[in-house]
Amino acid sequence: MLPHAAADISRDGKSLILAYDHGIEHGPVDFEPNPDTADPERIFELATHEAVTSLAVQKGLAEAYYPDYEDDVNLLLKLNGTSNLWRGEPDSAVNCTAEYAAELGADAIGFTVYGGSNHEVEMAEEFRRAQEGAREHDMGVVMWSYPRGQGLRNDASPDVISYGARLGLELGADVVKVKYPGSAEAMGHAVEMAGPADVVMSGGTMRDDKAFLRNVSNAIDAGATGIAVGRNVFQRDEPERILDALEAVIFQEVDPAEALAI
Ligand code: FBP
Repeated sequence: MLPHAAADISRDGKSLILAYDHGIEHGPVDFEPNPDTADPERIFELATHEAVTSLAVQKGLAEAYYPDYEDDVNLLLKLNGTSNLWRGEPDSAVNCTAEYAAELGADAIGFTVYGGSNHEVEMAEEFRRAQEGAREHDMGVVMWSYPRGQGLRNDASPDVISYGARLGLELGADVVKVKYPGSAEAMGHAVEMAGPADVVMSGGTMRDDKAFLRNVSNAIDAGATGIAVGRNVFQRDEPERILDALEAVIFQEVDPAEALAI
């Protein structure tokens, strides 16, 4: 077996990706619950928390802030992304090359693929260039595999999420980031379909700490290797507190109720 290409962004085979590409994907509205988090410096600081195995950002934030954090934070550079102002069929502009990501010091690249979109064919071709570029520079490859678009009535159904996990494996991702399909059983199927690729659960917004940690714990029990999380951390009043609990649930497999009491 080859050494795991995403080893640099994991710890003991597990990962907690702190996602902070919301400024482009959703816009300033995502910072409203916790206005300090509009300042990228706050999030780069947060990413130095021991629980965080990498920070996913776009090129502009990496250029401006990463030089001060390269010793303490693993960089997962997101190569594509599109604003919420775009109203077309799901698509994502390629904003950065794998080569430039390597120059910026990235440990891994991140790339969104919307399987099922009218733009799936072009996105898969763009992913190919990014994935092969990452291989040349020994960077891990994380796919945000979010099937959605014209042909999909229910993009959150377990079958669709398993298909998304498989798409990641087939196209050469080391880590596939999928939405939580609603149960441990469905997550287990997605993990199985991803074969040797790691599967991480994508976040969302859940205000109830215990319910959120329960989903994370179920995903880990089902074989997921971790989580990619943004709003469920930085929109909370005490982001460090939920990171402490996530660290216990993901890396020590502590029960959620106990993890909250730590
Ligand atoms: P959250 O944990 O905040 O849901 O972030 C995960 C993520 O994949 C981000 O990286 C991305 O900005 C966002 O979700 C995209 O969400 P969607 O496309 O579902 O609106």
